[in-house]
Amino acid sequence: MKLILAILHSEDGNKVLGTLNDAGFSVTKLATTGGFLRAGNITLIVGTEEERVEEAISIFKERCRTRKHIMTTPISAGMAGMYTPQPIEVEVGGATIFVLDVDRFEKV
Ligand code: 2BA
Repeated sequence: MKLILAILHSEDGNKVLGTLNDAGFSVTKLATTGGFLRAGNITLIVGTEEERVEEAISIFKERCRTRKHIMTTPISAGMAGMYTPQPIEVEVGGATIFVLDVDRFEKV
């Protein structure tokens, strides 16, 4: 058995969740926050048989879009204590996916 942890944009969450459910995957959705942008994203937890991992990943590939975000970050202007905010563009997603081995799975 495998555990898929997938971090994706909040706007893609419901359609991915719906497609995974329609395909028979059990899914848990967590509201999470990205450490860099400090913006809300979602993390989906999917426990599944190893043979179905690629099918789940193909759903994330189909349903998650890449987006550009502009953030303002303080960049040092060279003098102690002086900072000038600088806009920078970062590309986010489609989905960041981790696949983990599951040692034991029980429902009691
Ligand atoms: P955030 O941490 O808010 O990162 C948003 C986007 O900012 C990232 O998109 C990446 O393009 C950029 N970014 C992140 N850290 C950076 C840094 N130190 N310097 C410059 N740019 C940086 P994605 O890579 O698509 O990641 C989207 C979200 O997935 C992340 O949101 C984070 O919540 C999660 N994530 C990505 N990689 C991860 C990892 N290795 N471990 C845990 N969570 C991860």
